[in-house]
This record gives sequence, C-alpha cells and structure tokens, in this order.
Amino acid sequence: MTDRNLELFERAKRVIPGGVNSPVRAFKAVGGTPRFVQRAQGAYFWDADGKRYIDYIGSWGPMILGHGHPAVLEAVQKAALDGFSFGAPTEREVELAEAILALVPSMDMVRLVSSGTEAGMSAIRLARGATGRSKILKFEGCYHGHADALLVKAGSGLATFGNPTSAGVPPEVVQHTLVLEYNNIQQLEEAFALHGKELACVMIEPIAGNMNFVRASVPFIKRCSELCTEYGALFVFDEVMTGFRVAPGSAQQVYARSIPGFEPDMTVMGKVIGGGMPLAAFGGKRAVMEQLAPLGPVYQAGTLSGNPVATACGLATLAEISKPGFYEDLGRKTRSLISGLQAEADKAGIDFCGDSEGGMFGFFFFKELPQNYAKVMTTDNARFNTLFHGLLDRGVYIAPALYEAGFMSAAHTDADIAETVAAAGDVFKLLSK
Ligand code: KE4
Repeated sequence: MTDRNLELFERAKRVIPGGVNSPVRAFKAVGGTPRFVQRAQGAYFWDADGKRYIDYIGSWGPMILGHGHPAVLEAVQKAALDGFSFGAPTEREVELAEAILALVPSMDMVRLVSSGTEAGMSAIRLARGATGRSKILKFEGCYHGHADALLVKAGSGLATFGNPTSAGVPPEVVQHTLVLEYNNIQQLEEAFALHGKELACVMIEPIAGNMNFVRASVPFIKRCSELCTEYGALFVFDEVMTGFRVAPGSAQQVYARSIPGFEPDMTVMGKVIGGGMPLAAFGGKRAVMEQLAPLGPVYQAGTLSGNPVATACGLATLAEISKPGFYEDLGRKTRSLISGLQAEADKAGIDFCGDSEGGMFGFFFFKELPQNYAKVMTTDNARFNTLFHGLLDRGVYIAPALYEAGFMSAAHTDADIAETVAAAGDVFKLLSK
C-alpha cells in the first residue's frame, strides 16, 4: 500500500518548517507520520491513502456540527458568490456580532478578528489600555495563543514574574506576566496582595482544554472574580475553545449556574464562532470596548477581520447550535463516550478517568481527575502514545498529544461511539499486559 501520508510529509518538510503550519499537527509528541487529510464529511475524514477516521479533533473545536454541514456549506457558497473580502463593513458582521451577544450576555460589544491568538492578544492590550496598568496574570497550563506576552512559564516564586517559554521572546516582554498554579486559591490571594493594584487583567481558560480537560473549581473562579473586582483588574475568560462548545452560553453560563450573577469582564472567543473559517472575537462591557480605535486610544485592526465568507460560516453554525436539543444530544454522546471508555478501562484493570462538558471531553490514565498542570504532566507518555497509535490504526483519530482535549460533533453517531469504545477496549487490553 503506497503511504501517501509519508510521501506528502517528506515533501512538506522540504518547504514548510516541520512539514506543518501548526506544531501540534506534526505528531512530534506521539511519533509517527501525520495523516494528510484528503477530505472530510460529517464525523469522518479520509487521509491521503483513502483511509477513513472517526474525527475527535474537528479542527481543534470549530467543527461542532461535523464536516460539511449542508446549511453551512450553502451559506458559505452563497457568500463567496457575493465576494470574498471588501475591507469595508458588511451587514453580516453586524448580524454575527448581534448573534454572539445574544448568546453571551456578559458582553455589550464584540470585535471580530481572524484567530484566537489575535483575539487574546487584543484583549490583553485593551485590558492594559482600559486600566492603565501593565501587569497581567495567567495560569500554568493555560494556552491563550502565541502572542509574546502570553508565551510565559511560572517564575521562581510568587513575587517573580514569568520567563519566556519560546525563543525570540525577550525577557522584558514577559516581565509583566505573572503565572500561578491553576486552581490554587492561596497563590491567588498572595499574588493579589502583592500585585493586585498593578494588575490589568487575569486571563483564564475556565475549562482548560490545553491541559487535556481540567476544570477551574467553582471556588477558584469565584475568588478570581471577587479579587478582580476588589482590585480593579479585568477578569478575562478565554473561551476560544469552550465558547459555544460546552454550553449555548459557553463556559461562563456553566459557572453562572453555581455562582449566581457571575460574569467575566471580557471574553475571548474563536473556533466554533467561525465554523471552521478564520474567525475569532473578543468582547466585554461597553465602557471597556469603546476604548478601542477608532473611538478610543487602544489600537487594534485587521485586513480580514469580520471576513464576509467567514461570518457567513459562523452565522450558519450558530443558527444550527441554537436549535432546541442541540446541546442535550451533544452532551449525551460525549458522556456516553467517556463512560464507555471508563468501562473498558475498568475491564482491563487500568487506571483511567475522564470528564466532559457539552461537546468537549478529556481523559487521563489516573484514578482521579488532575487539578493542575503539574499533575497532568505526570501522565505516562508511552501509555498515551500506545493508545493514540492503537486508535489511529483502528481508524479513530484523537489529539496527537496528551495535553489536548477531544471534541464531539453533532454528526457523530452512537455507532461511531460504540466503534471508538471497542477500539479503545482492544488497546486497553494491550496496556494491561
Ligand atoms: P488560534 O490562534 O490557534 O486560533 O487560537 C489560540 C487559542 C487561544 N485560546 C485557547 C484556549 C486555545 O485553545 C487556542 C488554540 N488551541 C489550539 C489547540 N490546543 C489550536 C491548535 C493549534 O495550535 O494548532
């Protein structure tokens, strides 16, 4: 059998660094040859050798309807006929902004951009401009895109600020970024006591899909919100991954069920809101958002921001997920996947735990769910890699890295889930030997 994936990967590596346009796609963490996608439809994609996979990545979240949803495809085709990009306002951007604000009422206004990184970077600049403060606080294990100020790991202690996680980021760029342990309330209290009055914002992934799947505890979110209010910092929810993925009102709706009246001050979104096209957004209260150019002093711009084809894709996607029963069915399927995997792991006698919210899930080879990055990173890499490749060989495609989440779509069927669980059961048996 010709391995077109291997041929393509060798060819790609000659002209694209690592052969990929985003590092996680290179299978570096799991080894082996990335699958080059030929086409995708519904819950599946076919690789360059024509092999079919049940897709639990879905472009890392955007494809919540599954690939090629007819209503979305029609909307994109129609929009494309009217023009690809104008660099001028369109009605559809207003419609999409209105649709997002109707679903996430914590925001009065929203600005559309082209990627989650751009949205997160702009939100940080806006928080700094609106508060007149320079320092920001994030949590280890949370990824907010690759803007310089956010590529930072914890300093040596609470008083010290972050160190760059990437070459090319000068230490002085991250000197204002404080990194704490996720879910650590004591560190939060101490950091605010030391630096609260200098903090422009706290940015968090409310359910950290970049640590596979780690929930911020309700007390932790509550305390973050209270301290931000007390010290005048903005609480920024990075919902690029959780936005419209975990609930119709996103993760902030999930937390508001336990924290009456809870609202973040700003929200960063992406992925689902573009339905697979390059589209992201950041939003917040009017007083903050009106600090943005052309009204206010905080500059932010983009040639393709609010792109007319991308907004058509996003609007059609939001229309589908707003239909009655959408999240009930999506959540049921995700929970049935996790419980099926748990049953197979128990049968094989291996430590396993999983969690899910709406259409997002994660699992670990631990007895209980980890609460922070340090614990997640104690995962047995070899064990995960055996699972990854065992599933891949059986036509099931999960994230090629243990710190990434999984994504269910409306197109996945119970039969797909049963096939996935059976494949995992085979692999768990190998692991238990
Ligand atoms: P993008 O710039 O990749 O559109 O979004 C950055 C981003 C921001 N915030 C959160 C919570 C995110 O998860 C992301 C991007 N997520 C990764 C997956 N872990 C995208 C996949 C990739 O980097 O190729």
